Formats: sequence, structure tokens, C-alpha cells
Amino acid sequence: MKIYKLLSLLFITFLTLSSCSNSDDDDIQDNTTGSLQVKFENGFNNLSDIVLNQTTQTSSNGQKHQFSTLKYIISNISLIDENGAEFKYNYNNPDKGAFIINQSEATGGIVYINLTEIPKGNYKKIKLGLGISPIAYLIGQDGQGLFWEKAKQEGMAWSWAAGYIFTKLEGKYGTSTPDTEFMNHCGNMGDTTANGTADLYREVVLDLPTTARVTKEITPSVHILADFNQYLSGKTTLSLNTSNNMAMGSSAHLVNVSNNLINMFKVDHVHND
Ligand SMILES: [Cu+2]
Repeated sequence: MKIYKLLSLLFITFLTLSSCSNSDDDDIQDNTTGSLQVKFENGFNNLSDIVLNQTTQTSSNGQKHQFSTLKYIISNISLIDENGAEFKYNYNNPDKGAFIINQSEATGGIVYINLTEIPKGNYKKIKLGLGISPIAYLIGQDGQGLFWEKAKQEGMAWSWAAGYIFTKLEGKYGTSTPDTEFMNHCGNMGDTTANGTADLYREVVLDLPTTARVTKEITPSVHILADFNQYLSGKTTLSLNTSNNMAMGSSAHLVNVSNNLINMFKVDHVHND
């Protein structure tokens, strides 16, 4: 009888232990990470997708304009879940967390970026940085060698002392037809605090119209429309002229451009499949 009791005790212990380890397995599965895709669709909201050298818009000041180059850097992406918790994706780490959106690489009007190792969760908002934050820049060139090389190859960098080009817009403008060249390259002039220059890095928080449900099985896709009407017809209406049509750096005109462009993003919809 004693032996029987001992055996049953052992058996119960075994059951308890194994059920514990089962629930541990479940916890591990709950904590698995997934992926998330972000789609950038660059357009003029009344004209649909931008085709380089082709799509011509008229600004609110009446200037015809079109783009031959349209590129910008996105970094410091974060996702905010239903409880308000923020997951920062390779924050201030350009090698892993910065991306160049280049309209000449758009397929079907869309430029894709893929984020991996996202904690499983129900995300309600996405935060984006336009450009490279001063904090990331001040980490120095060695701390972002891969992205710095990539930015140089893509024409999104000046010398290290000057830094990155955050947004690069080139094309033609004019009154009746777009016939005059322009270049507006926005970016910080090195260490903005030390140099006493404007900081053009901007961030924006966008609501997701549908919750993005990241799981091991589901990779949601956040479809962003970037409305380039904001460039000349945004919060501050701008006209291109001989004083600003070849602007590079962080002049007052380019501060206005940066303030306009950060308002161009909107999440149109989310795919959960
Ligand atoms: Cu979509």
C-alpha cells in the first residue's frame, strides 16, 4: 500500500511537471515574433501615383511641376499597440532601422520595406522619422557604416561632415509648362547644435484605420499614401524661383519644405493576411 501511494504521488508530480512544461511551451509560442511590411505609395492625392518625368501637378500658387528624382529616408519606425506600449524598431540604428524610399524603384507605384522580429501584438499606430535623427548622426560614421555607404551610393549623402540628404526632390517647374530645372535637397548640416543650424529631422504618428495583427503566421502590411501636394501646397504654400530652385542643406526654404513634407503621410489601409 505504501508503495502504491508513493507511485501515485510520483505520478501526480510527473503530471504536474509535464503540465507546467506544456504551459511554458505555450508562453514561448505567444512570445514569438513576426514581420510587418510597410508600403509607401507616392502620389498627388488628386492625380494618383507619381510617374517620374511625367505626372505634372499644378501647385496652389499655380506652378506646374513634375519630379525626375523623388527619394527620402525613413528611420526610427515604431509601432504603438492597443495598450499604448511602443515598440521601437532599431531606434537610432541606421544600419538596421533606416530605409531609402526611391520612387524609381517603385513597383506598381509602391516601394516596400520589410520589418522583421516584431513582437506579436495588435498595433494601432505607426510612428515614422523623416531623415536621420541628430542622435543617430552623432553616433558617428563607424556606428552606421552600412547605411552611410548605401546612402552615398544612392546619392542621399553629402560628406560625413555635412551628413545625410533626408529628402531629395528634383525635376522641372514653370508657369505654363514645367521647363525650368529645380533641385531641393533637405538635410542637416552636420551637428546642428554645434553649427547652430536648423534641424530638419521630423517625426509623425499615424493612426492605423484597422489594427495590424502581427503574429508568427500573419504579416500585416501597412499601406501608406504620401501626398506630394504637401511639398508646394502644404501648410506653407511655396513657389519655386531663382532663389530656392537649387537649394541644398537646411535653408529657410528647406525648413518649410520639411515641415510640409512631414504632413504628407497617411495610412490608407492595413492588410492582415
Ligand atoms: Cu494596400
